Amino acid sequence: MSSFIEVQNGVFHAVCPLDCPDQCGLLLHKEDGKIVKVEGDPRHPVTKGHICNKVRNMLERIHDEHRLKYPLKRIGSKGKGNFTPISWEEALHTITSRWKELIKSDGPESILPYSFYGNMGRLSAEGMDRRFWNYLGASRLDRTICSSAGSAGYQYTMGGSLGIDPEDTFHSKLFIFWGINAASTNMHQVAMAQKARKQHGAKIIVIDVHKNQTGKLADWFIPILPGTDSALALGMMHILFAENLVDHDFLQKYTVGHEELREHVKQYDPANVSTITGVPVEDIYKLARMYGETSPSFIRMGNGPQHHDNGGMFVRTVACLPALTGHWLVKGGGAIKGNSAFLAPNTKSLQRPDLLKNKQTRMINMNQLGEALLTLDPPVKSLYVYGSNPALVAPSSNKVRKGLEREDLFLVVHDLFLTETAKYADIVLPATSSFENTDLYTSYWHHYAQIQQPVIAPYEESKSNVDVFRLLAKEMGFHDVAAFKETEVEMITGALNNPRNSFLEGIDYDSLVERQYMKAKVKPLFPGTLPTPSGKIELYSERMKQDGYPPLPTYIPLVDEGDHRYQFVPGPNHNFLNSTFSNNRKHISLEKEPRLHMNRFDALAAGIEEGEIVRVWNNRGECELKVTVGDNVLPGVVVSQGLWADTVGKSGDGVKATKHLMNALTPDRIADMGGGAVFFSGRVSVKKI
Ligand SMILES: Nc1nc2c(c(=O)[nH]1)N[C@H]1C(S)=C(S)[C@@H](COP(=O)(O)OP(=O)(O)OC[C@H]3O[C@@H](n4cnc5c(=O)[nH]c(N)nc54)[C@H](O)[C@@H]3O)O[C@H]1N2
Ligand SMILES: Nc1nc2c(c(=O)[nH]1)N[C@H]1C(S)=C(S)[C@@H](COP(=O)(O)OP(=O)(O)OC[C@H]3O[C@@H](n4cnc5c(=O)[nH]c(N)nc54)[C@H](O)[C@@H]3O)O[C@H]1N2
Ligand code: SF4
Ligand SMILES: [Mo]
Repeated sequence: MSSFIEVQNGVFHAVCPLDCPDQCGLLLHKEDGKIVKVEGDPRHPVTKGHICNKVRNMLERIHDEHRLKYPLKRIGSKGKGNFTPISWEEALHTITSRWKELIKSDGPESILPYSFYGNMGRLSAEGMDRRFWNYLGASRLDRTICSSAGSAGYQYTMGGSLGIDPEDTFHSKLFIFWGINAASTNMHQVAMAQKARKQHGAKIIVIDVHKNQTGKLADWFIPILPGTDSALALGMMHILFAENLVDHDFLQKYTVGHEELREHVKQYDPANVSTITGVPVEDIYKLARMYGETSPSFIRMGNGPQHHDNGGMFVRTVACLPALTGHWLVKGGGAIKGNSAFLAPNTKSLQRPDLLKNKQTRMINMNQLGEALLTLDPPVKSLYVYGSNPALVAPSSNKVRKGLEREDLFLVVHDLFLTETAKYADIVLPATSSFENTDLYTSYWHHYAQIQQPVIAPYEESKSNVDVFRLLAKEMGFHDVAAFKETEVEMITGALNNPRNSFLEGIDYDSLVERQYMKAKVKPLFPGTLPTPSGKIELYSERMKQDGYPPLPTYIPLVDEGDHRYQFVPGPNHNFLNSTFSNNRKHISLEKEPRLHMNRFDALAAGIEEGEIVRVWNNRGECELKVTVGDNVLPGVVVSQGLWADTVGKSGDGVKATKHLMNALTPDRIADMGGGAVFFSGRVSVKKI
């Protein structure tokens, strides 16, 4: 296995490990064994050397004095953050002897893993860990916090996570950014759109509940009421059929159910749709006509509308639009919701589901962690958290934290920092940064795979996820299981050898190391056959009907949360990545402070002025935030951005202390499909303090 740890000076290839579609190629500059600069690698075919500010300032994190150095044992009460260093030997022994006892007394399902993609490396995020949990027989975690509602909706319609090649989108003449703050969350897609605008006059439309950085760069920003996007898409279909702006030949050849759909959308007349969405009737006509008449047009669907009660149906519905115009056939036309199917690895080899003996092992939805910790019977007695910070990022945080406080819960947290979650832990383990590991990276937007090789030595006593699960397996006595002894390179080789995915052909470890960027063997989806039951785009889906959904795309209103006046949309911000960077001074100073955006008519009516602190509350919890008054949100909607660390405002970073745990307010209901999260479907009241 090659590693650059020994080389003291030079420039080394690296991969951005963050949960971001762009998955940039990086260059790490090393002096005297330390990374001194992080920049973009100009050789990456898509990201071309341009990276975001977050990662340009990544060194703040890698060399942060607050990084965890050794394993820790809690000495004070849960949540207070008092710990004492212990050896790895003691840490591993404490964890595994507790688990052995629990397995004897309560069975392995009393143990629950909780993880997400703090590091997108395939081995770190879903490799050795999955093997370990499978073999242990622990409760299974349904990893639904991000985009699973929309993925299910897209799957019903298109059969899998398959969109167009983002490199082709340059040829599009109309870009619709639909519920995606791409200027912050997919910057290279925005760069592509801006290049197309400059070079051949492409137009950029943004449909959002908040005129943020992305809305501001649009040629046309369309504000919409939260959770009503399916109605807008159905209104567009109504007009497209009525004005014969559809491609009959495409509908005939590549879709099922277009006749049923044509009848069905008659009920979504633009006047009704306008009442539902808050989009003026004439704008609905203008949008539908622009979409129908501009070829090719491209829709980039974001996570915003997916984080609603009807998030699955949003994607399901919008995914039908390019089928009506047939733009899938034109280079640059179609849609992207996600592209993860193209580089899908061999998960059977990587995760070894065969090691799970009891296929009935209970499954717990990660969006209901609080509920699970507080009410499940038989109870969860031990929780092991890695690559995620649920005390900050999971919905209904007050419940989550109450669950984490349980005296009888044995909590282990593996992270680079003493996160909000780690403060509740019995044992804390220090994690390496991705630049200290070997791992495989595959983007869920562009089509390039990359390998990370260790560039620096593990920081102090920190260890990678793969190493920790290997050690846990050994300490548990799983000696005769070969899966726990594989090297990183063997794991990557197995993952890349996927007979079920022909797009991966020719990509292997050695060639990736040699060439750094290798593209999946993609081809346009049309003409072609989709992995749906009919092989076509399912405008009418028999499978949805069987699963209890309307078989045709349908607008279903959000759950009625009663009296609170405002719809509350707490999304991510520009300079953090979820909660990552929210504890780094540089990133906090760039983002300044937590804010609540409010429409000026609402503010006037409530007697609230710019910069005042308000109390924001509902029956789940409360925050105290500084208000920004303006026209960037519609009346009846309030928006905050960023998942802010508890310590912000309390740690000398120049920010005034406010109560800013946004997820204290968010519902832990489950979306219509895929067990998805509904962060943005909650309502709140707001009052000046
Ligand atoms: N800078 C930065 N980049 C990130 C992240 C980050 O935290 N910071 N997080 C990463 C992760 S894990 C993910 S999943 C992605 C998420 O990135 P995006 O896909 O951009 O998703 P969000 O930012 O959650 O929401 C996108 C937009 O949807 C809007 N929105 C909310 N509700 C609605 C609605 O009902 N209708 C419409 N039309 N719009 C709505 C929000 O105002 C927001 O502008 O970004 C990734 N990249
Ligand atoms: N209100 C609200 N809440 C949200 C969202 C929202 O839009 N609004 N977005 C949701 C979405 S889309 C997502 S994806 C989730 C994401 O939520 P999380 O998955 O929790 O993501 P992060 O907050 O970035 O936390 C990742 C943690 O992993 C740690 N880490 C990084 N690399 C490694 C490693 O190699 N090993 C180990 N052991 N740890 C590592 C980091 O230090 C960090 O503490 O948040 C969700 N929460
Ligand atoms: S966070 Fe996204 S845009 Fe920033 S460097 Fe990483 S992959 Fe690139
Ligand atoms: Mo996400």
